[in-house]
Amino acid sequence: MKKLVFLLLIALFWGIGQSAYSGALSEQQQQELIENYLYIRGEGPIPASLEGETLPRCGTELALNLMNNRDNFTGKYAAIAASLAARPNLPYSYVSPKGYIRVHYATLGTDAVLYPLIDANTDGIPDYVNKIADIADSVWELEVNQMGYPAPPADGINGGDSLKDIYIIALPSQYYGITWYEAQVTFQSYTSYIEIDNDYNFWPYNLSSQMERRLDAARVTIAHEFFHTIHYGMDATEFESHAGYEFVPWWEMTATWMEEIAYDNINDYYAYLPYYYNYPWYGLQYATYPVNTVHQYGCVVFPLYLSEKFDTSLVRDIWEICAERTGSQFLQAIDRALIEFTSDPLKWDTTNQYDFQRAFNEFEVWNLFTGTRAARAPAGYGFSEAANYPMPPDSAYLNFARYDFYPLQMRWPWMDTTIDGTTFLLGNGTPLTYYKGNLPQNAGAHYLNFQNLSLLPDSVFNFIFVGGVGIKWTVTMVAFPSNIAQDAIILDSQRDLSPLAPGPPLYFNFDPSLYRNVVAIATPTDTSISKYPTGFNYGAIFSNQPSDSFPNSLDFHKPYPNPIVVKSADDSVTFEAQISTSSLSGVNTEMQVNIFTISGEKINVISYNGSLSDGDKISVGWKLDNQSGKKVAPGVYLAYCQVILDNGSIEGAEKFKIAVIR
Ligand SMILES: [Ca+2]
Ligand SMILES: [Ca+2]
Ligand SMILES: [Ca+2]
Ligand SMILES: [Ca+2]
Repeated sequence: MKKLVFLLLIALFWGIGQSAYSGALSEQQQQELIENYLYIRGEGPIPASLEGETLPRCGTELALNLMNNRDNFTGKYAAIAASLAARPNLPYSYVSPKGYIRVHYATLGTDAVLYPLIDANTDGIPDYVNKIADIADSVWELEVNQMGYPAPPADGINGGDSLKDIYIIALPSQYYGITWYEAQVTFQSYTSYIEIDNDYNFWPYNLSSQMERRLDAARVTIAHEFFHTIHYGMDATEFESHAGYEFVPWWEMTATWMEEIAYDNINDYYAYLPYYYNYPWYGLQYATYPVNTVHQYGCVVFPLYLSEKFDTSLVRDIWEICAERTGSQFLQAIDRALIEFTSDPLKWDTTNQYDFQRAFNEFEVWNLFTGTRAARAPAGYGFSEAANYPMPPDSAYLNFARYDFYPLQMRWPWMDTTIDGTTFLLGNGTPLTYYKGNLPQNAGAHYLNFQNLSLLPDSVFNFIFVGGVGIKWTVTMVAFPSNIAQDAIILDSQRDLSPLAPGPPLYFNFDPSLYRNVVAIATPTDTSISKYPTGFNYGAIFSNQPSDSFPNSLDFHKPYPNPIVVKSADDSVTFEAQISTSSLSGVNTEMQVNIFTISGEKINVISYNGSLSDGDKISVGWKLDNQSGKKVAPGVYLAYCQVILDNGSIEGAEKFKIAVIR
């Protein structure tokens, strides 16, 4: 008994990992945390900091932040914070049939359980409470007895006895549940209790008034929150501190994963997936202000990849490694667990070893094959339920539809003076395009989609990728054949293993005429938390000869005017090339310009034929029309210019993008 009092005193005065921050919360931070808390409790409006992120979820990360900071609140916030340590006060409780859990509940008032008067088995307990207790028993049996996680530490006499406590209360915010830590057991192990909603009267569960349907929400909630009580028992310090807040992405992605392991048919997690697939450049450890972003629930697909590709036990292996040390190291733990698992001949073909870098890139390849694309996944790729998952939207890709040399650079931190997509000319005249947006974070992805490949038959595609300093890159090229009945093909996968300096470039060559489009999936990975790549470069070249083999006998000038603002029917864009060596003097040549729409449809061909001398310019004008003379609509067009000699050989080629404004 004395020991218990001592433990509770520690819990009252020290938050978990208290030394991780200074204790000074800004007024705005205090307000945000308290406003979020009041909102969950139904005592306040939705706070501005949660706008756009209104999806119901778990409140455990918020509770952790409130508890860890509760001695740091000042003024009007201090009194609210002081009440946080108190468990709910409910009139009744019921011990689950298998004796694992005590369920606390009310039958009257705002916290009253759903259908409090239904008691078909006439044991004096609302059947809703009977069912919650049965669910809690089966979740304990699954997570502890079957899956081998350690039972959460007993909580002394809190809640009446040492049983794990679940409180059924009204969470009008539509949050599913919250796990609150309580007393310290060892340095990184804490007791905890669970609060869950009393009726799940929100979409989609409220489409039915059936108790069983509402209980589906309770099933995933208890599977999820009970896993958090295990997390608090194993390593309550497995969080990342950032800007005064604590983030628990690994807790949330694995607790959401546990919902699927425990209740495969409910699929509540589908609602979170757009928050992952819409933002592939966000890292697994992505943490942003305020707390509790939905993205970390969407990251459920990563542990799902681990359990479907390797084994369900791999997630427990990772948690056990996390628990070996205080502080956050889940990325290192994933790396080590993968290496150990795939080095064990009893578990895996050890000639096919994985680490975090390799597995993460493969995971992002799996993510390409969701929704209607799931049917085209190559053998061995893709989630079992991928057809139900959303597809990354077009905005998640960098899309390329022109056939050109594309040296690109992305970098971190951004240069404030750079506008996204700005193209510069380097000293040698080579254009360099800066992309500011969507730079993948560590353990994020960058999808580069090369489209309309069939436009240039018989050509060679060269894609060159140079990684940045300080992080390893993996690039996989996936090709989609033009015949949509055919599965996609993994063309190539290459890894840059040099984290301290840019490694050698990764080269990819293939014949683009075979495919409708090719996607490069580039992933930076490092096992330290919150690491950003410092920048990377890549280039793509389409040519019908090996790269860089065009002689320097021709200079293509930039077409002009471009963009062209149309004022009269006679306006045209001029394409010009200049002969710069005497070797072409007197040779009959043709300059040909092929005009394509941005979607790849060829609409016109214009040309000039003539005999040239050294220093001559050749030019052709495009009157902004199609082959039948009809003026084109305003928009962007692609011009593929070639100079062809009498003998049919191509002396030079260049591609330009023309903007027509009317
Ligand atoms: Ca009953
Ligand atoms: Ca208890
Ligand atoms: Ca499922
Ligand atoms: Ca840890």
